[in-house]
Amino acid sequence: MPRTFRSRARGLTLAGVVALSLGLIAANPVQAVPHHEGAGGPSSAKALPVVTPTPQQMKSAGTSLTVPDRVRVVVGTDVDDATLSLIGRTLTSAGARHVTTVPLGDRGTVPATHGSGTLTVVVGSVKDRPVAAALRAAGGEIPHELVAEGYSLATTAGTRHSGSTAVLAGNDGDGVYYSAQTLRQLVTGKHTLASVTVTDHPSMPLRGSIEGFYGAPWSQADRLDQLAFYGDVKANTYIYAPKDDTYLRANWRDPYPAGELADLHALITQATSHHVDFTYAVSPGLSICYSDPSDVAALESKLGSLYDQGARSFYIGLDDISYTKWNCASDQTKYGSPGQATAGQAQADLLNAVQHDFIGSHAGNKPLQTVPTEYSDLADSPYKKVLREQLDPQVVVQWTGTDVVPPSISLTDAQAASQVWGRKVFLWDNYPVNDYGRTAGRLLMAPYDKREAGLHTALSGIVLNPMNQASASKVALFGGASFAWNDQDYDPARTWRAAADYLAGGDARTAQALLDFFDTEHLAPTFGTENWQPQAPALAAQLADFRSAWAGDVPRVRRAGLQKLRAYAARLSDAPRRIRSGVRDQAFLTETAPWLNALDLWAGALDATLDGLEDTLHGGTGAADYARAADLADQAAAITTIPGTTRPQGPVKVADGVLDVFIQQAPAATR
Ligand code: GDL
Repeated sequence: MPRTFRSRARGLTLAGVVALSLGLIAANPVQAVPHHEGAGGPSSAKALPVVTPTPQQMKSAGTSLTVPDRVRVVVGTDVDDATLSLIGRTLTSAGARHVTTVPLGDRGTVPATHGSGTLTVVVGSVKDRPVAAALRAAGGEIPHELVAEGYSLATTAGTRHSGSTAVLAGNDGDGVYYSAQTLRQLVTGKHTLASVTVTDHPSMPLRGSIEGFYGAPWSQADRLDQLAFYGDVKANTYIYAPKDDTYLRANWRDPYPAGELADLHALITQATSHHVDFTYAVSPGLSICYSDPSDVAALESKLGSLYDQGARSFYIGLDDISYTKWNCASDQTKYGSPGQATAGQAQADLLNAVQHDFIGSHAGNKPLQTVPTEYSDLADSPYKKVLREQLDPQVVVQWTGTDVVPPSISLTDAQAASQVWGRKVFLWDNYPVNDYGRTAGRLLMAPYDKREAGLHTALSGIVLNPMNQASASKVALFGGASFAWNDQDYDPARTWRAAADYLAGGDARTAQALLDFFDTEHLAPTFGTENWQPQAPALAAQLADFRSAWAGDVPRVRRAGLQKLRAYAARLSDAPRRIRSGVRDQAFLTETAPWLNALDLWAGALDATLDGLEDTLHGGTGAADYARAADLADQAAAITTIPGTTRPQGPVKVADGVLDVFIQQAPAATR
């Protein structure tokens, strides 16, 4: 009954149904791969799969489900094309060859399950009574409070007489989509789905990224890819704010040419289909005349041009501007001499006007968001006082922490920020952004870390400001989205491994190679002299072990130390090759090419150094090997960032301060 079906599954076309039933969706395979606690370990029926972000509640429901050749999907309300297609891809990746979709029965009932050996997936709103009943029957729970974007999922393995069921029940359409994202991660092998009961919802309403860096903006392809990725990690926010889009900042009054507008339209469509809000930011502060009604109108008209393309979330960026000067004489007349309090007043007036006259008057708009000019401290000031007291409470305010790039973010800090701003603050997290001096030549690939559990009580959300390298930023973004979803159960190392697994498409050896590579790009600087993440901690630990084995001057112990370090060196030298052949994300490979090439050479230099050390154990000087090592290190140090792709540019850094030091010191240590 296609008509009933169409009305229930919003916008699903008959072609879509046919494609699902023919299993054609398999042409675009989903990344559903074995994810088990203790990656690579043997799977048992009761091992909980790794689901990222970690669900608020997940427990094993016993024996795994078998995915047969034919699977039936019963579709209720709030199920969109993206969700249905994801379920189809998940099931085909788990070995199903025919996935047929049927609507809830005429009287809103779940059609009777087939017999033994079958699998029925029921998906829809938890407000659909039959979906709720199926959920309960499968051992799931209806949440007391239907938190936005939440969902419940339950499975029952079949018996000799009855088939298996999986029930996916969303609190709303986003929740239904996220239930399918969880199902994707329950595939534990060909024809196997982990059996679990999940009740889940996000801890923070806003999760994702702000493209807010200086230097080369992301490409259209980067952004389209990112938006799909955000759906996979249950992130719902992308703030479009590249500093180098001139229509957004330097020439904010100019309308976008048709081509640029068409690209933005494509991004909005892509965002919507992955349950992401495309938030359009405009940064007028370099030239706006706050008191000039025609400037306010120009700003609203710019936002309106994006509203017409489908955007429903808007942002005014007031960062990195001066408030010690006005841009026009009439601001002096209206507000008085420039300064903190008068700047606060002018900005409050502007933001309130936009919230009122534009946001409030256009259907479907989310509350206005902003980053103020003082965004990186906790000290109260005349500027903050005016905004705290006068800014419409609906306006969402961003804050970067106790500094532009803080060493950590504690709950106490965030509570103080929410006091100072008179509302929960929205964290603009300057990680893994690499547009400032101390990040020259660096990728920032450490786990997302040093954000305190419980932050959801003081933050309305978190967006990360990423690197110019979009795909390489996925490692940190994966962590940030996971933390914002469930900060209480966030585990940095586990999420880091899950991110590597995601990039590796589930191949354990590629994932390990990625982690070894990330370790060599682990350093995260602050704006000061302090680093908030150390460089290459795993490699440094290996080298420290080696140094202590060598220090004793006992040949047997030295040999054992050498052997152990050789094993790690072999992993490092193998990593670039494995990554190049195992990672499907071509953009990741292109972006990281200089660092992977440099790692090839640095690993060669380490190897040569170990040859030299070994030579000394046999009475030699190691000199020829050390010279080879020095030559390879020189070649590695000469590799630079790809011109035009990043700011600032320079020689790429690989395990700097750790590996280079070891290679330099080795000859002296054995003299
Ligand atoms: C900043 C800028 C940001 C930049 C970052 C790191 C904010 C609010 N603004 O101060 O655009 O990428 O530093 O250099 O953080």
